[in-house]
Amino acid sequence: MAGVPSIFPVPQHARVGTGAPVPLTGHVYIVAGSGTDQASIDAVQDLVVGAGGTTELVTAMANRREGSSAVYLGLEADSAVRPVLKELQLDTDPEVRDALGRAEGYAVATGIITGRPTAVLAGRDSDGVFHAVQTLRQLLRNGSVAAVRVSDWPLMETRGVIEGFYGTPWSHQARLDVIEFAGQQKMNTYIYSPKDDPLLRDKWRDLYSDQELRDLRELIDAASDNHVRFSYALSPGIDICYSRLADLDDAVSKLDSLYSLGVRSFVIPLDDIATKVQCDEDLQEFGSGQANLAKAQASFLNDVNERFISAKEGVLPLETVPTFYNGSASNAYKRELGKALNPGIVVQWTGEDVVSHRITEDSAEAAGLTYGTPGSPRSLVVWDNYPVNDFSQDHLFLAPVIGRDANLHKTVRGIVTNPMIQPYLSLPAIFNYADLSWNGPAYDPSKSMNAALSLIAGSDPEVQAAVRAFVDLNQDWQDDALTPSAPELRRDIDQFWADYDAGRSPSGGLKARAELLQRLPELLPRMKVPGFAQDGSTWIAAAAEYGRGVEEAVSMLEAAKRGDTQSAMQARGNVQGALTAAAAKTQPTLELGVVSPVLGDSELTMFLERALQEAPPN
Ligand code: LTM
Repeated sequence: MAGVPSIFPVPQHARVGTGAPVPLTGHVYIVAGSGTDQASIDAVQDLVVGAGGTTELVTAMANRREGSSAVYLGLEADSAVRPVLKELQLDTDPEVRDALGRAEGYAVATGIITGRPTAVLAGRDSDGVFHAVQTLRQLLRNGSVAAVRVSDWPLMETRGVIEGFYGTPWSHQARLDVIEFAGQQKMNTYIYSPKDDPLLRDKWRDLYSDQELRDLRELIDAASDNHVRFSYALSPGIDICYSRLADLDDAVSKLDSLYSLGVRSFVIPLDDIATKVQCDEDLQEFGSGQANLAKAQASFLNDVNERFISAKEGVLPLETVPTFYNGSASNAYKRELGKALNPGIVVQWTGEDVVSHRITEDSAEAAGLTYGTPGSPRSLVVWDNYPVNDFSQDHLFLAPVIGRDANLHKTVRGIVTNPMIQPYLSLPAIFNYADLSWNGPAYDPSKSMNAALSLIAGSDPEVQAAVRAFVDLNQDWQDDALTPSAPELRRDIDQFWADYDAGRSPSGGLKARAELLQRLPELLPRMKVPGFAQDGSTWIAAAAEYGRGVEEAVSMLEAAKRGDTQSAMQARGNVQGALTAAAAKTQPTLELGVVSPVLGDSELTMFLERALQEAPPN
């Protein structure tokens, strides 16, 4: 799409528009339709101010001063917006009509109206208007909106993040930041489900204190401002007695306390619990065995659905995570759940495995049937266990999201990513999932990751290079062939040894990388998102030590080659010191004490060990 700035998630349609770019650097009228929400208006005002302009909010454009620009925003049906769509002939553009006919769809277009540079942001609904503003943000070049015509809508209904890992739950601030980031990337869901929050699992019956309710309300409001739905996940499976009325009452009361705060989306996850019923009443009512567990769970979930979800105004369909939540093949549990669970209840599913390397359309289609019935396949949301690192807390997973079928939207309702314990380090993957779930066929892992890193790093080229070097070191996901560990570093290491073995002087790539690694602790805190460096500080510190070690190792090998034993010995000591210092970096965890960070597949350690062997002490 030449002439159109890159937009992520990639829109369904984007082309060069009519007229010239629309300057936002001077006086800008913001013409907001009556139904436009404040968050969208505020976001446009911020963009104008950020571009150096001043804003004036109006409801119509008659007799306004010349020389200014106008930005119209609102629902496509609004009387402020509709005439502009007509004027710019958007109302007859099939792509625009298509976009404005779909949930969350929007159009952004530019043109000249009565001599005035004008941009229009029209949404099918208020989510669409908000998404249009997020696109506008990416269309700004030197203070002007590029001349474009974008018609866009999401292919998946549910796109978001599930805070669903074991380990220290995210901080309140991190949640606020992730929710804002998710909204800017046009995601619409944040599921509150940290495994180690006692009030969600171990103490699921307890109600929240006033302070906890205040914090929750802040999150819920922030989500709503960012057009993200806050979905509350109560996990009673630890000790629930499915047939006990008191447990149903407790669950409903807890959900109701969240409803009162504004929550309209609920999940009852039943993963990672006993695979049989746990109380005598259930044994008597349902019997033992996995099929009967499904019967007991379905009965409980159907009751919650009837008593709470359907009875309350405006609540979205209930979602659950079955106890057997992966695989598409049928078994007694899934068969029974498929039959007994109310067909309106959505199932979250992790793919063929708990951590699935590939998720295909065929497998999702089969799973839909397995958790449903032949005539009525279950609606599925993929709970995607990437980049979660609770099972490998010494690693960071910064590779792009790979292996998810482009057309998964045809078989599932949505995807939510289960992130790492480190919220800000999870942002690149969250960005990828936003792209994948909005427009899977256009998702290009490396382009999406590149855009994510540029956004998070900010504009300083040195900082960008540092971020990319650090990300390169942390790609090693489950030995997956599509996420090769530290590909750039490996290339430099391979080149170094090829030169060394051939007796050539080294080409310098590895040395330059080693220098950059040593500067990571200084460069990464300068990122636009400083939380990234804070979250990764232990890995960054270790990388810097390894960088020092590599530089010393190269000096050691050079000294040994020219017969300078004393220098070689001194460098050797420094290499060993760097190895020791890197290994001494520790990261606290909730359940495992401290762990030592592992970078990729330990390529740097292996390089240093080989170097030490090549130049033994004499
Ligand atoms: O995946 C699910 C449904 N449940 C748990 C998650 O809470 C956990 O984060 C991941 C990764 O360890 N595995 C699970 O089984």
